[in-house]
Amino acid sequence: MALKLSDYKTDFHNDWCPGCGDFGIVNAIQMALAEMNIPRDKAAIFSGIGCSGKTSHFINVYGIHTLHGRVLTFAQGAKIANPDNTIIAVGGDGDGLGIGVGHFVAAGRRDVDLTYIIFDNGVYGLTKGQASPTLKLGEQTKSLPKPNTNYDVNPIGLAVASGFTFVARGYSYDVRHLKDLIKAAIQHKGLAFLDVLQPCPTYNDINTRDWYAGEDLEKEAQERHSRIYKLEEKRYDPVVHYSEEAELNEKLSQALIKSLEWGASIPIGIFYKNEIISRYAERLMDKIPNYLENPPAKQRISKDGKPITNVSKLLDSLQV
Ligand SMILES: Cc1ncc(C[n+]2csc(CCOP(=O)(O)OP(=O)(O)O)c2C)c(N)n1
Ligand code: SF4
Ligand SMILES: [Mg+2]
Repeated sequence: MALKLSDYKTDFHNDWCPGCGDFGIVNAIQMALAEMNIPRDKAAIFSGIGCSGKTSHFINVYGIHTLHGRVLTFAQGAKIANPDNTIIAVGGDGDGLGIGVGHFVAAGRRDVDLTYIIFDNGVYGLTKGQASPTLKLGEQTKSLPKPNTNYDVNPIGLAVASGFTFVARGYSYDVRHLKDLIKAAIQHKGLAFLDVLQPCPTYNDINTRDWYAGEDLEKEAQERHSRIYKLEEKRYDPVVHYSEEAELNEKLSQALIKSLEWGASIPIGIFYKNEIISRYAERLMDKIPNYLENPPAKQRISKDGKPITNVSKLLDSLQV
């Protein structure tokens, strides 16, 4: 039976501030799940800690609210245990690029087939607006006593450098475009990263909705009603088409250079997509040939009331 958008909504109380960009991201995830008709018992949303972390309560699939900075560890474990499920991990820019940045890089190297969405608002929203890793040097959002003394992390560049095989950016107020990006990320057979620009009207008074609309700019951006433009409308080709070093290097460098564009023009869309490298599940099957037929989640864990699991054997076979 086809599922409707309303099937993916919950009646859990939502205390996000009015106008928060998080609402658009939740809508886009729900729309993507509904359009793909993904059964609710075959999908799970894992979230970190922060305003963004509450997302797992608002989407009517399995929801697991995890620990600050650790969302990717839970999400990868769930996918490896049961590769049949659709796994989406979500969290804030502080969660994923501050305390969780080690897991971000490690996840890129594994390339497990799941989608990771960062709600990128430049601040630690839940803890009242401290500077997050994506706030630019010298910017002073309203909770900061002094301008930011650190350079920012470039989430797109870091994802490309870490080995993510699908890297994209969306905007939380362009919900339909974001929904299409989320669908493409879910369909991608590998680790997909989505950096979503998400205005926080309560604590980030610099990167506001009006700022993204280019209201402070002269002519050109005002004419297109946005700083934001879509890569796909500029004939940008993010796809690695064939497995040769020169092609790979060209697509990686193109994405890295594009990721540096910020200010009067901000690109959104897919920066990089590589579907021709070996998959994590295939690499696992070199060690456990029947992994896909008999993944951990489908194995019996007890017989006649007694546990029959042998974790040491599993770890030995993985050589970890
Ligand atoms: C281990 C640990 N350290 C610190 C905190 C406090 N803390 C909660 S949320 C948060 C940051 C949230 O910022 P971000 O990840 O950007 O999410 P947002 O609220 O902006 O969506 C911090 C530091 C915590 N919960 N756990
Ligand atoms: S503090 Fe910012 S990110 Fe958090 S709910 Fe309010 S507007 Fe959204
Ligand atoms: Mg944040």
